[in-house]
This record gives sequence, structure tokens and C-alpha cells, in this order.
Amino acid sequence: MMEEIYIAGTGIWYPQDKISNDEIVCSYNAYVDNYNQLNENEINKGEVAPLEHSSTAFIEKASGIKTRHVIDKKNILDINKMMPAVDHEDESKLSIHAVVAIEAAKKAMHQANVKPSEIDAVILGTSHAARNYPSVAIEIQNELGINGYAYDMLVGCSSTTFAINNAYSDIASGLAETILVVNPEISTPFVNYARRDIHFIFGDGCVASVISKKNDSKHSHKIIDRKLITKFSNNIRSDWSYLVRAANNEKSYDDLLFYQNGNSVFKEVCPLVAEFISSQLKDNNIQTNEIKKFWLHQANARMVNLIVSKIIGTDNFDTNLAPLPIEKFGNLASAGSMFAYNLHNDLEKGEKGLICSFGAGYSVCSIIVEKT
Ligand code: CO8
Repeated sequence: MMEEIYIAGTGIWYPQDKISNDEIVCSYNAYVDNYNQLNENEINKGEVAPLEHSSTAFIEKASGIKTRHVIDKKNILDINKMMPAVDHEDESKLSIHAVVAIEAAKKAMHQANVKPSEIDAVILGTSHAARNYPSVAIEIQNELGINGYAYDMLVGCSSTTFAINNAYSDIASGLAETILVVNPEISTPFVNYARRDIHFIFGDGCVASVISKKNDSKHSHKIIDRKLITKFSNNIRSDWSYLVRAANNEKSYDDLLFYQNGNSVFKEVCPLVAEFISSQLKDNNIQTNEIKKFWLHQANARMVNLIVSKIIGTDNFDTNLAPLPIEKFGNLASAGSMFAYNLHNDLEKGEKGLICSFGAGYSVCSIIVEKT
């Protein structure tokens, strides 16, 4: 018989700075007015297209986002900067990814009731590598005094669930008994705040999870099934890379940042994920009404609601069934689904829930769990 493996505890970190829709729109619109004024002659001659204002009403209707927590509100809203201020990283201090991951990891270890000495590995999954090497996971392992091995992995918005899946596989194979998974998502340095279709979407945050054979925490869920799929798409891309320094063809930094065809993502990913989850439930002989919580990737509130309504066959359901921390935190890239799990961890013993990420790749990972 396959051994039982649990999500034994989780912890989250998010910055204190918070930006409302009105604040982000006010900053963006000031940038637009300034741009249009500076380019007035070219705009009048029809040589440059004027920029259009953003709006709080559009953001709330299109995404469900009301606020986002960020590492540096002041510089993001300053129209002469439009990005957070961060330091170059080097050996003189812990990397930002390590600092926030350690904060979240301490809470996860506390919930899981495990000490660093009981952990056999650290897996860090994130959408953006902080550097090429050494792995930030090894830095975290060293700082927390964890033995065994550690490594970083990148799977866009599915980095968290894919990392949990790796942890499960390593435990199931006997390589480890307890693994710390950390998912720092410091996205705002990579957001182009001068783009109307993107400026409102992302926040910063980090989640950590302890995956273990050990089950002596009141927060734990047994992992029942995992299912993964990837399908190549150019609809969510970032071409930033170490090759940039040597590239022959000219591109601006802005061209290398995150960009997406959000509408196509919406239209293609919703049916893909709904069918994927429905077939997973069928394969496991689980009725849709047995799933008491859908902790889904927080890219867009409409997307979460559409996917759940396709799975359960009605759009008449309570947000309690599919929580939406996106309202407060914005899109936290891969950390979103486990943020939802951490903040809405209220199933009764024996009840089932489903964690599912989806995003760049495309990549999807769905994990069915049962409250112990
Ligand atoms: N204010 C006013 N109007 C606007 C704005 C704005 N801010 N932005 C766009 N509009 C306009 C458009 O120009 C368009 O006008 P028109 O009809 O005249 O062309 C109209 O509003 C409608 O635009 P859209 O069709 O684009 O609007 P949608 O209803 O599709 O909403 C969303 C846009 C919110 C982006 C939506 O498409 C969405 O959420 N899609 C899903 C995207 C998604 O899931 N992406 C995954 C990204 S996360 C991920 O995979 C990890 C990546 C790593 C993180 C990167 C961090 C930097």
C-alpha cells in the first residue's frame, strides 16, 4: 500500500505596503497625462498614439482585484520611477527571496510541528529566478540549519504546486520523509506599470508548505491524488535571460518583462482547467459535491468562478467554496492557490478539497486532499 503523505502545515508572508485600485489608477493616469502632454505634437500629427486612462471600475469588473500588497508602494506609484527600489544582491546579505521564504517557512514549520532538524530537503518554486546560482533554496537550507538537499525550480504560476508534487514524489520514493517547499513571488520589480492592461494585476507574497509522512498537526491534509499537464503557449511570456547581455538584436528592458495576451489566456485556460479537474475527480471516483473547497490559482476572480461553475454545473455557489484572496492580494503568481489554502483552511475531518494552479507554460497541477 502507498504510504500516506500530508500537507502538514503552511505559512504565508506578505509586505505591509498596500495599494488600492484608486491609488494605482491615479498614478497610472498621471503618467498617461504626462506622456500625452510630452508627445502632444506627434499625437496631433497622428504619428504617436495617445495613451488612454485606466479605471478602478474596469479593474474590479475584469479581475476582481481591490488591493495588492507590495514591497515598495512609494516608488511604484511615483510616475518617474514606476517600479519598486531594490538592492543588487550579493554575498553581503541574504537574498530577498530567502528573507521572505524564511518568514513563511517558520510559520509553516510551526503549524506542521516540525523542527529544521526533521526536514530532509528544501524545494523552492517561483516564477522568476532571483539569480542563476547558487540556488536560493540552498541559501535557505543553510540559514535554517536543514540537512539533506535543496534546489530551485521554475514553472511560472504552477511553480508552487509542481514543487509540492516533487516533494510528494521524493517522499513516496523513500528519498526523504519531510520536505519544506517555499514559494517566494516578488513579482512587482518585473511589472511594467506603464502598461494599462498589466499595471493593476500583481502583488508580492510568499507561501511555504511542509510536506511530510508525519501527521501530528491539526492543520494537515492527506494528499489523495496529483495530476499535472503542460501545453506550450506564447500567451504568457517573459524573455528576460542571461543571453540578454550578448544578444545581437536590440530590445528594450521593457520588451523583456512579463507580457500576456490576457483575453486568450482566459478563453483557453478556463475550459482546459475545468475539464482537467473534472476528469481527475472522475478517475478518483469523487463526486463534484464531495469537494468542499476549491483553492485555485488567483489570476482572476471571474476565472476562478467560471472554472468552478463548469465543474459543479452551476454558477450559484458561495465564495466560501472557492475563496478569492486575489481581492486583497492581487495575483501572487504561483503562491496564489496556497495562499487561498492557508487563509481558508477550515474543512472538517474527512472532507475533501482541491488545490489547482494554472498559468504560464501553459502549466496546470491539481492536487486533491482530505482533511485528517
Ligand atoms: N482600464 C480600462 N480599460 C482597460 C484596461 C484598464 N486598465 N486594460 C485594458 N482595458 C481595455 C482594453 O483595451 C479592451 O478595450 P477594447 O475592448 O476597446 O479592445 C477592454 O478593456 C477589454 O480588455 P480585455 O479583453 O483584455 O479585458 P479582459 O476582460 O480579458 O480582462 C485581464 C483583462 C484581467 C488581464 C483578463 O484577461 C485576465 O485576467 N486573464 C487571465 C490572465 C492570466 O491568468 N494570466 C496568468 C498570469 S500569471 C502567470 O502565469 C504567472 C506569470 C508570472 C508572474 C509575472 C509577474 C510579473
